[in-house]
Amino acid sequence: MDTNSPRNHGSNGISRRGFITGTGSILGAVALAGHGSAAYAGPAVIPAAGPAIDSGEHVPALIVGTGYGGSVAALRLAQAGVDVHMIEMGMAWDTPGSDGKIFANTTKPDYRSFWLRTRTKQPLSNFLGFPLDKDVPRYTGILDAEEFGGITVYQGRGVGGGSLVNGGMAVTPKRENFGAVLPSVNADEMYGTYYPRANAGLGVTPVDQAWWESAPCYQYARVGRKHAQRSGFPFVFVPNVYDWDHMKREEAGTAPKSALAGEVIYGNNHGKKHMQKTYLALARATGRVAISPLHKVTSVAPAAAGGYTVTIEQIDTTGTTTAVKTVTADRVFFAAGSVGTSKLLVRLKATGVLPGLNNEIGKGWGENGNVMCGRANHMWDPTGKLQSAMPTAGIDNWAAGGAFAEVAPLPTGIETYASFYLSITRNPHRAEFTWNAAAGRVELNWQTAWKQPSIDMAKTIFDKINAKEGTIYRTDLFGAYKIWGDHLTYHPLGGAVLDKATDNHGRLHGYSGLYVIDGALIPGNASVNPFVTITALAERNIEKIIATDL
Ligand code: FAE
Repeated sequence: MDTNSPRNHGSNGISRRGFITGTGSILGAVALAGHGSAAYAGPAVIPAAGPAIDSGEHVPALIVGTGYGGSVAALRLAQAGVDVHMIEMGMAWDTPGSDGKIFANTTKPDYRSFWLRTRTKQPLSNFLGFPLDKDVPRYTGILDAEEFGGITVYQGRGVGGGSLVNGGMAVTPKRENFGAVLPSVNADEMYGTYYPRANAGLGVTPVDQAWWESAPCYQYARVGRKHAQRSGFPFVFVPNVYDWDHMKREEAGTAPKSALAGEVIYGNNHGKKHMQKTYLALARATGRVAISPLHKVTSVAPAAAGGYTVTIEQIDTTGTTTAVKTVTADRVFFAAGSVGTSKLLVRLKATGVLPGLNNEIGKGWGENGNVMCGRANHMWDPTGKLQSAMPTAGIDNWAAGGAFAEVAPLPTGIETYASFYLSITRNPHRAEFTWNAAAGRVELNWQTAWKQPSIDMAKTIFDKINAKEGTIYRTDLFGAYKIWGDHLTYHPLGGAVLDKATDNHGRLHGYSGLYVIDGALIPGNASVNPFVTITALAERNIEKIIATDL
């Protein structure tokens, strides 16, 4: 039985079972949340990262990157008594700018918004056909729009990785889809233990549906529901890591506005439980975890005396290298994100630094089938000028059409009469990272035309809704007369795939003591937004590694 079918919904068209959380995970999250949240009462902002790493230092465990995979590894290793140093190329994001805020607003990008660019590259590049991008000072800002031949890959930069910039949508895949997501992993263990553990650790909670039904900031989502259901599509709520009580206080005017001020892709100043407030706060509280921001790992080589020699460039906020440091580590965890980990491993293999890595390195990369679009609603169907930047729902046509569409906000502060969607689709294409020796860089062979299957799958939802509602696609959001945002992804996955480039727990083939523990392990598609799966897989793998390798 399809638990998300409209006939199973309550009088308001939604049922508790309508949440996409997977069997057991919502109960697990609720059951464990109390346990976990006591710890979250701790520091709202990570305690100072500790002294930066010094040349010549030796560390038992070095972690490259501070996103989901890296933060899980740091916490669990520290709890097991292992001293950890995390190396992060982005900033600490713990100091307010001259406006008193740590993060810039989505509608007013400034020097803090982009990673080492002199002009913004906003995912939504146009409005009413007019270009939105503008010049900004070059700075080690929070959002990297990394350009490869056929695709721009958006990634978070800073202590907390992608958790700093994402929409907080915390989705556990439907269990029936899990076999295609991670074929070599025991689903019973994931849904029984690791998804609940990840949801608890991340502070995932469902939105209060009674409040949602009348909150002005979710009018856009209610319009999305109405249109989905009138066309016969299951509309599903998804949990989030945002603090809903804070959002209610934002609405009441008793707390500073963040989600309701449209903050999201350049950071949330309040309310979102990014990794600095959850895993990293707990990791730092053990006293065993140090973090070096504005430090970039450039090489990991076997050391003559055992372990690994790690080369690290310290950079300033213009991206200029100010020092090159060499340290040694017994174990190195690659947690630089799908792109960061893949780029490092492909280069280190091709240049003979880690020649024993196998031929799966760099392969199996996908963009989670991401494609964006907007629909133009009738004037009598406004989506609201106040839109919470935290999405709460999606349209599930995965089984029938290969698309799960997030009902996304368009937080412009004005009435746009637009419905906006980020679709995750079952795009079959996979790309490969390779080393271009002449150019001295790693390249990705993704082709622009490979997005066509994603567009076709998204159209299974939106062509039908447009026909039913008598509406059309917006053509002004991604250029002048361009319907599809098919040039980008928010969800890079793969490049060092589990059970191929590594063993079934992330140990890199060819080198003992080298591990991959981030989104690079997932072979290109998670069927939903990926960070809960990345976190749960990291929880699974680090438990095994601690039990058997240390
Ligand atoms: P990630 O979080 O990317 O962390 C890697 C870290 O490594 C980064 O901090 C890098 O700066 C750092 N790094 C890279 N190279 C180096 C190096 N050489 N030396 C030192 N440090 C390095 O990896 N997912 C969801 O599930 N729900 C959402 O609502 C959602 N919304 C998103 C919105 C946006 C705008 C974006 C960009 C992403 C969104 N995502 C969402 C995706 C999610 O954030 C992403 O899958 C995870 O952050 C990936 O986690 P990893 O641990 O793999």
